[in-house]
Amino acid sequence: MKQKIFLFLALALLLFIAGCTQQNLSVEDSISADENLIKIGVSQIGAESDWRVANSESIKTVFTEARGYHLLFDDARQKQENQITAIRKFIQQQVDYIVLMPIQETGWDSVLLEAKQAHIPVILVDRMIAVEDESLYASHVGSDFLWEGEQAVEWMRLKEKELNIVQIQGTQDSTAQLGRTQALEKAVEEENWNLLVQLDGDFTQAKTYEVMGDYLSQAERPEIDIVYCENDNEAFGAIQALEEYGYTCGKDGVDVISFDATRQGLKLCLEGKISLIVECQPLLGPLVEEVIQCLEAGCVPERHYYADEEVFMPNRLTRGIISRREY
Ligand code: GYE
Repeated sequence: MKQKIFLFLALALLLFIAGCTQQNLSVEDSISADENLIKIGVSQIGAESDWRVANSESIKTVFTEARGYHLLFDDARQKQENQITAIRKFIQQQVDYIVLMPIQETGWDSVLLEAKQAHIPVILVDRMIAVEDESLYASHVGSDFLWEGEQAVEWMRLKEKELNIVQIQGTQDSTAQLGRTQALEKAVEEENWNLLVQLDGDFTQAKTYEVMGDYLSQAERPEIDIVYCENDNEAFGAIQALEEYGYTCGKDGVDVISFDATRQGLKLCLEGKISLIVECQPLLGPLVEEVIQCLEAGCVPERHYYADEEVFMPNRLTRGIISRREY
């Protein structure tokens, strides 16, 4: 009996030692693996739109441990102050790079100066910032929002008539809002169109549904030719409100214009409810990685990288194009 107990204890001890060595090994392994990983802090705006969700997914798919990165991802829930807090945390955590999707253009100078003083390169993704010191960011990967707005406006000019327009703007002071609005306002002046109202939809479906509904609830039914929505989710909310108030969207009705070209947006375009969508590319992860790899190799990236984008209309769309959409 004593012998059996001894044997049992010896075996248990052996297993315990084996377990410890095994564990120690894996801890050391992960430390050395971690040291080889490039540490990236990403400050994302939130999840206000389908575009944004796809953008976050693209970043998360590229910056994985298996591909050599340690990703710290922060969702700021639509608040600049949360983005600023996240950046300060990334600086404390001594990340190698900061990737920032700035909610608005202004208000970044001091926190980006802190990043610069800590020698952490900042890569701007999607929107831009308005700073005096251009050296506060290494590069910008995103879209030319003024160009996008101009594509929509060119199509409106082809109507060759005086247009009554409702505009639903995106988040105030964001580059996407500023560029798309600038294109419209310029054309309104040149063409003498009637800009009936500029509403703030904050790039969300819910807010747009609400503000559009309020606007349409006025006693006198407005004559509307165009609803210029600054993203697809706003178009979804606007169409919902317009239809509830008895408007028809599409040919022979109100022309809804949108930006992004998400799968859901394209479906509504194929159905004819959205008359025109200007694409905005959210799958920017691979381009961001190129910039980071360029910096790793010691080269100087371009100031801006713009994704190629197209314009969609019902007659130029097919089910094939829609099913190939990844977002
Ligand atoms: O159009 C919208 C998102 O900045 C390009 O933000 C981005 C815009 C995009 O919420 O859907």
